[in-house]
Amino acid sequence: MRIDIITIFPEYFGPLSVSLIGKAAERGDISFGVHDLRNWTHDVHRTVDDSPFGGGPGMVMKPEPWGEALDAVASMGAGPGAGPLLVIPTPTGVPFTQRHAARYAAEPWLIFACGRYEGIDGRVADEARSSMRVEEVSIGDYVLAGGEPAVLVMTEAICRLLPGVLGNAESAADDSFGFGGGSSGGRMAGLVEGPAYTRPRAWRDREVPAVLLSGDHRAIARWRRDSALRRTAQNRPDLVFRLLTGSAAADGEEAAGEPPRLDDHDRAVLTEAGFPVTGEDVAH
Ligand code: JAH
Repeated sequence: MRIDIITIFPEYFGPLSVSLIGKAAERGDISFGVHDLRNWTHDVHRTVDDSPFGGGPGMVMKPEPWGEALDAVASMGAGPGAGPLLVIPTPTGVPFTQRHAARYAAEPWLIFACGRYEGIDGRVADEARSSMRVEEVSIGDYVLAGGEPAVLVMTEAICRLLPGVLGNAESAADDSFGFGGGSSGGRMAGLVEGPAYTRPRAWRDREVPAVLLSGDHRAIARWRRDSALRRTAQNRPDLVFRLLTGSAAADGEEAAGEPPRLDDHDRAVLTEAGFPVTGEDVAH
């Protein structure tokens, strides 16, 4: 996979040479190109911003350097038949989810465009859409000073799904949200995971749950699912309602025609956790 990043702070991406992603880049499994937007300015001050038409606070990124940068980077090519997907982080984008990470991990070539200030002139994304696919995404409901940290976050979420990058191919399939293992999701699809434990089996008078030492793999799987259901009920009621109602995801990417994800035992655990799980209670 090839990942190009256009930014006014190339040094922000030093972390891409660390840890699992750094190793994958050394092996050539991922190739990164980090490009300074100011390379495509032509004035002595290398200006990338200007004041907004219509007035208001802050500055807007000028379209001309972005147009030239995207033309230049997109013309570099990533092999035959491999057009880039341009991803633009912005607080106004669609929510970036594990589904996006899995879909982006299957792309041969991604280009990330990092805005700063009040964002990039609106014509840049429109113009880019005339020659490539463009997605504007948000990693959460807060405002950053620029898109760079969002690109580091998305790059990590994407690259850990690439074959050979995580090291343990199994752990991605059973992650919280459970989309790592394929289109139908893992055993924990739509839930966050419960707690994990390691040695010692007693620590500061706290015992590891006995079932995890029992060797009864069915009982362990059941206990883990119950823990996941309780933690999801506690921390992510939005995810529980989605499972109960089968409601289309807000990101519009919900797979169609999936089997019911909660059986009677699951519903009993949720009821005990204080959730209304009958059809009447859940309906809107
Ligand atoms: C801020 C350009 N969803 C998080 C997020 C992503 C991008 C930005 N802020 C928040 C941002 C300023 C300029 C992008």
